[in-house]
Amino acid sequence: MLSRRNFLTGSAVALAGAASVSGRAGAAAIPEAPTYASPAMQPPLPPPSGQAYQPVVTLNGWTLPFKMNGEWKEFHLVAEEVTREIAPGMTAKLWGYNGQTPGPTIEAVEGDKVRIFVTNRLPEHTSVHWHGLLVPNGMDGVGGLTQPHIPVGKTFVYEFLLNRSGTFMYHPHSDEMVQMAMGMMGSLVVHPKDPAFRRVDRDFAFILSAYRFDPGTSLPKVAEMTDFNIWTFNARVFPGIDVLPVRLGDRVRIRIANLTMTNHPMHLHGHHFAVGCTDGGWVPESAQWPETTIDVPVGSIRAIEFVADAPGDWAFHCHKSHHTMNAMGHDLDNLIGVPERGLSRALDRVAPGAMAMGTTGMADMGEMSMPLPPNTLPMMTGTGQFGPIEMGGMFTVMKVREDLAAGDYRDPGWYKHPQGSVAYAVDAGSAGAAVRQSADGAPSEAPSTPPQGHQHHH
Ligand SMILES: [Cu+2]
Repeated sequence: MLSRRNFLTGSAVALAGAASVSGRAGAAAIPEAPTYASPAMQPPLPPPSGQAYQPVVTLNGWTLPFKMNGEWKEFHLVAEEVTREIAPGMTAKLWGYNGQTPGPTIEAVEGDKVRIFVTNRLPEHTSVHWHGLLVPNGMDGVGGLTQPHIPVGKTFVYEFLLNRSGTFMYHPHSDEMVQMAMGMMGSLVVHPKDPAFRRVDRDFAFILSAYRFDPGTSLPKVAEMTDFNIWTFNARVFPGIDVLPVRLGDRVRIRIANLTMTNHPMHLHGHHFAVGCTDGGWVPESAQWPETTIDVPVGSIRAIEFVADAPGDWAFHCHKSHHTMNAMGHDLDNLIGVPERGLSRALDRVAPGAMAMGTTGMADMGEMSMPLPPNTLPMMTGTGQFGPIEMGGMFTVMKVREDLAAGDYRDPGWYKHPQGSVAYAVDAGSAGAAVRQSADGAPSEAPSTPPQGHQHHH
C-alpha cells in the first residue's frame, strides 16, 4: 500500500508550502461516481469553482465532474464493462470507465491538487497510469512496479499535484494488451493557470483507438496485433463521429491521442495548422511549423492549433485510407477489370445468389445496400449533400460557419456554397464549349473571376 510518507517524499519540492496534504482518504470519503451512457457529445463543462478555464469538448464524450474537498479536487473513476455504440448499426461490449469508453475526460488546472478514486468493477485486477503527467513514482500506476494491482471490487486512491499544464491521458498498466484492446482509456487535460496562455475559442479532444471485430460479433479480439478493422475517434466510426462545429475566425485546438497499435497521419482540409502541444508539453512558437497532416505516433498526443478562417465543410481524417473504412472492406480481392458477366456466372456456381462487386472500383459499395451480418457496419457509408461520402472509420467533418454562437456545438447542417463555387460538370455534348453547372445541376452564369480564396494565417 501507499503511505503518506512516500507520497510526500516523491513530491516534496512540488508540494512545498502545501502543508495540509492529508494523503489518507477513508472509505466513507469516496465521492459518488457520475456515469453517462449516451455516445452523444456533452457540452463543455465550465468549472463550478476554482480557477476559470476554457473547457474542452470531447468528441462523443463528456467531462467527469469533480468535487472540492478542502484543497483537493476529487474525481471518481469506476472501471467497468460498458456497452458502446460504435455507430448506428453496431454496438460493442467493451471495458471503460463510468459507463463509457473512452472514459470521461478529466479536466483540472495547473497547480491543482487532485485526488482520483479508482474503483475496480472489472472481472480482473487493474491500475491507472497517468500518461504524460509528472507524478511521484508511487502514483504512476504501473501494477506490480509502483503499486499493487487494484483487486476486483476494491477502490484505490491516487493523489498528486498537477505541476504542468498540457494534454495527457489515462489508461491501465495491468494486463495492458487486453485492457486497452477492450477500450480502457480516457483523456486528461490540465489547463494553464493563466487563462490567457495559449487560449483558444474551441478546444476539442479525442483518442484514436482500434479494434478487431469479426463480422456479426460484439466482442473484440484482444490478442490481435496487426489486423484491426474498426478504426475510431473515441470508439466511434464515421458517420457516428461528432462533427466539429467551429465559428469563422475562432482559434481552435484539437487534441489527438493515439492508443492504437499503429501511427495515424491526421489530415485537416482547408487549413494550415501547427502542433501547439504534445504529451511532453507546450511546443514553443519558435519551434512550430505549418502542416496539413500530422503523424500521431503510438502512445503519444499531438494537439494541433489554427485559426478557422475558411467557411465550409472540411474533411478531417486519418490519411491511411484503410483507416477510413470499416470491417467489411479489409479482406476483399481486387476485381477491377474482371468481366462482371463471367464473374457472376462463376460466382453463382459456388455461391448461388451472391453478388459480384467491385469490377470498376468499389465506389458502388457506398450506395449498395448489400446484406450484412447483424451488428456489422458497411465498409464505407455516409451521405452528404452531393451523394455518398464513401467513408467509414477515422473520418469526420469540421464545419466552419460565420453564424455560429460562441459555445454552440450543435451540427449546423451542410454548408451552403456561394453561387458558382462548387466543382462542376462540363457537357461533353457541346464539344469544347464548356457549360458551367451549379451544384443543383442547373446551368449558371460563369463567374468572370474565380471564387474568392481565403487567407491563411496563424
Ligand atoms: Cu489511421
